Amino acid sequence: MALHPVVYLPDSRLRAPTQAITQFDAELKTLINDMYETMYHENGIGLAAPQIGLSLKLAVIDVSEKRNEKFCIINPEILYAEGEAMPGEGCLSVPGVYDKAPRALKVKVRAQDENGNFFEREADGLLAHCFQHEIDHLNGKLFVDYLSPLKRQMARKKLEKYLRHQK
Ligand code: GNR
Ligand code: NI
Repeated sequence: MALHPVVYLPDSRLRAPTQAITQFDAELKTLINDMYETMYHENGIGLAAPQIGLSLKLAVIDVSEKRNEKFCIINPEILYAEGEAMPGEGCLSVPGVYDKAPRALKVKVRAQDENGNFFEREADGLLAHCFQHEIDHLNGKLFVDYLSPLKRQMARKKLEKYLRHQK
């Protein structure tokens, strides 16, 4: 098991195109375990591969309160989305910033699990928002991209300040 450093905006690796996963081997399982470890260590409810600098279509999620419901999505796609919501969101790659993003209320996702088996999962609430947030990461998109230019500038300043105080 190993922790991976999380990369922060404006790191270009958050914007790079991601590649589909084709090998469902032991190496992939190690990477998935490392991503869970990193996500729990950082107190996130999700972590996408680009956030640890890897341009792969892979994300891990756990939206449970007890932090014991691991959920991995590989090569995911949204089959349909319905309804509109404006949940408050944060992102481990934009620490110190929390704001609203436009999301669907409900989504149905098709993805592969760690063994390569396809599955479909319908979700609403926090899991639906997290699916959309993580799939955005796999498309090089971050929740701050939805903010107005003014709010984005404020978010950028908050992030700079946060990172300055972290050192
Ligand atoms: O930890 C996280 N919290 C969160 C809250 C609302 C909507 C989405 C998220 S995901 C985020 C972790 C993260 O950056 N995942 O990519
Ligand atoms: Ni994120």
